[in-house]
Amino acid sequence: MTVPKSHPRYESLMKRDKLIEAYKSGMVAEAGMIAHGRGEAFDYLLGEETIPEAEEAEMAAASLLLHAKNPVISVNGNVAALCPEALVELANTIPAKLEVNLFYRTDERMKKVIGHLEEHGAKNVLGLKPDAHIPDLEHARGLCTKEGIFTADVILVPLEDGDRALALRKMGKTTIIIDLNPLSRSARAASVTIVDEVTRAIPNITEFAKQLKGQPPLKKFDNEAALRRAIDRITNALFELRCAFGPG
Ligand code: PTJ
Repeated sequence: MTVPKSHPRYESLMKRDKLIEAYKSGMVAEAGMIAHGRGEAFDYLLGEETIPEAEEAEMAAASLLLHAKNPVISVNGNVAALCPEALVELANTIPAKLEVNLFYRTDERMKKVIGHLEEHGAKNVLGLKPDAHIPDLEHARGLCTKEGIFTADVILVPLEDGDRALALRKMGKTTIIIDLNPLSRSARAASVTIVDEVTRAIPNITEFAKQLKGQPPLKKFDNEAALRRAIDRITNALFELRCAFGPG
């Protein structure tokens, strides 16, 4: 589909196009399309831009990743389809390992996602040959590598499902979640929740990482307060939209 750049929803339509193509190629799961739609709805309410709370979280995330012993970026189908270059740039900047970890795991999808990251310059992507298991997570969802997710002290997990986010926290890891839904279980389970669209969030973390290199760690991020402010922002946006309709 050719969308003119002047179209008011150009960015959003281009992202949909990328996901549709990646779904057709087998990289994105069927449910990934639904998850994206949920994200779009929240992004609409947030004004489709990085809110100040997200920017603060992105800065905190950059500092945590820079000061980690074994920082790992977990990659799923949606994120790989939407922003492979940005993931590789962030991994190189920190430097952090990339590990593919799929909710709807099949060997074929694992290879597709890893291949796609490699096409965009990624090296040594982990995940295809798991040798460890996240405790308390059933079946394939818990499969990971010792070198990567299993021993990571700080892990960035964009678009995570709540169970895995909780299981990673239970392992004592510092978790950074990117989720446009501040009400989700993942958002509440994380050490740092970035309520932002993933294609904006990842490059922002990279920029902060470049600025913060060589500096001491930032003070502890108050995730609950940031989530409250993000929820207030949505509530206020809805109130303003309602007011625009007038009384009655
Ligand atoms: O590729 P797989 O097999 O690992 O599967 C990935 C999905 C996304 C299907 C899986 O992780 C899943 O089912 O996720 P959930 O539980 O639906 O959660 C996805 C969350 O991400 C939702 O809360 C959405 O609001 C949010 N989200 C969706 N798209 C974006 C997003 N947040 C930021 N940026 C997005 N582009």
